[in-house]
Amino acid sequence: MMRKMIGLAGAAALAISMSGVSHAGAGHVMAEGVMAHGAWVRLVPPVAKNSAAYVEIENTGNKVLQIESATSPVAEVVEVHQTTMVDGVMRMSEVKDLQIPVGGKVEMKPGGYHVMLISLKEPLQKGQVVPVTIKFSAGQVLTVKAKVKEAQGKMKQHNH
Ligand SMILES: [Cu+2]
Repeated sequence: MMRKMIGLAGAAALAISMSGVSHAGAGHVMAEGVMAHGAWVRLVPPVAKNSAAYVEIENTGNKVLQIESATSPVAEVVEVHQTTMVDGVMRMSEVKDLQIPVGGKVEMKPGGYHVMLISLKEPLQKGQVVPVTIKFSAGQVLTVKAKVKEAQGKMKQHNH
């Protein structure tokens, strides 16, 4: 876990990764070997119990990155999900231990991977900033600030 990243990162980035604390910069956060950016949360009607967060996560390290869990203060339960089409029907299933290869990334977006926010504690407000914390199996912890906004296009409502 205390792998060195000599030559890869500047002193500042190295200090951040060594401390294990996520850093809120210009729209992206990073920890050792991982960077996340473009986080947002789907605006849902006030009666909706669930929503989803989307974020792009990049493996900037030299080991396979594995998502262990996600949490958010706005939801009782948070799970990593995948949306798939089965016989023309959209289904969601929980994805355990989602892996991101070295140099690769997972682009969470409507119709694909997402962080499911289950049993929202309060209705989401447009423009609200929702912290979403993602833990990786190598110990990194990233908290992204995801802004609530309307989904583009006509992707169907998120239902369980
Ligand atoms: Cu879902």
